[in-house]
Amino acid sequence: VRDCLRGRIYPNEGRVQLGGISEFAHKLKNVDRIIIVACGTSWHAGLVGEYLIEEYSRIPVEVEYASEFRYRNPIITEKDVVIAISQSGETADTMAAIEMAKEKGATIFGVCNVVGASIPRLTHAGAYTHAGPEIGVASTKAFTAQVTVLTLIAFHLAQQKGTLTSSKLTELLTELDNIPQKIEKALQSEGLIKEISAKFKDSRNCLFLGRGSGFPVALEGALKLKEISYIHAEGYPAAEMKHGPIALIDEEMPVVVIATKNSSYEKVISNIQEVKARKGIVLAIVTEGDTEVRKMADYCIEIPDASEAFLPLLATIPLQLLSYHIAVMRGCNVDQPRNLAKSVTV
Ligand code: F1P
Repeated sequence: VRDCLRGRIYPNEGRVQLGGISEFAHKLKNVDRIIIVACGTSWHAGLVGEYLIEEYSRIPVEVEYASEFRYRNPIITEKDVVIAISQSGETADTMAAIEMAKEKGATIFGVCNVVGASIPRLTHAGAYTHAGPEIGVASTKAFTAQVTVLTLIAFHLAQQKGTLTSSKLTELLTELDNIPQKIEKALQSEGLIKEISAKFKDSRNCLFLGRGSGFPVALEGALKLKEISYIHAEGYPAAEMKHGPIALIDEEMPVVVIATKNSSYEKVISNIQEVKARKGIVLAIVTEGDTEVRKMADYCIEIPDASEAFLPLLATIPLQLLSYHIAVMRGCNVDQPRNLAKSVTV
């Protein structure tokens, strides 16, 4: 995240400088709609991007699985801007989605990790994440770096459109500048996370719940657990629980809830009550110093307090560590999970 921010944010001047993307500032300022295409973890980062871009720039955003988008007949025009996100830069589905959108005249931006990979070469402009190569197959630091770039894109668009006051932008950029230290602090919970992992390692299923930008974090937490520890996991918007997944909750179902202090805090508390009333086991990701959720949840992991915009960057860390430790305890190869390829090129 620190490398991703370097040379791109100027908190004292209240501005974001985004290289390749700045050349298309005019196009972006007047865009009617942004379509984000990606697969897997990158798609989850895209969802965070949707929440942030819509919140701060008020530009409508759609997020599509490239693997589905490429096979249907979506409406795309030359007025559209497509943001393609990929860690490897070689994912065949994302490449096919780009080719299709390009043929229909859309402008394509890439958010990619690997310099000079195929996807950046297919795009009109873009931003590298500067996360460095992922050692394992499952995306981890690529996710936080993609989210960082998308946060910068959201702020950049808001700057272009004037939808954020300069004092608010300065405030957000100053806070973003301090996020790497907060991530370091979040990493200090590793000992506790290891202890909790020992309790969860034999679970057959796991539910992840979040609201707002905590929802894509829940999806990503579930995907990491599936990918590296082979435990069946589902991520849901917490408010959707009553529309189906609540039927699954019993004393054997661990439910991981993103319950940090933000605008949906009170509502998340009632979701936790619903889970506890059905004897589910709750692991809550909470804001440092929280006392209310602690009274209800079976386990709590604290993350530093931050504005809602930065919640995905912080709340993802304990979930990645949780999946990692559970996978190690189950004897899984975390770097090379079965059946998964680093770049899905077919
Ligand atoms: C997308 C992705 C990864 C996942 C696995 C398979 O790749 O779904 O998110 O962890 O490696 O591919 P990419 O387009 O982001 O490289």
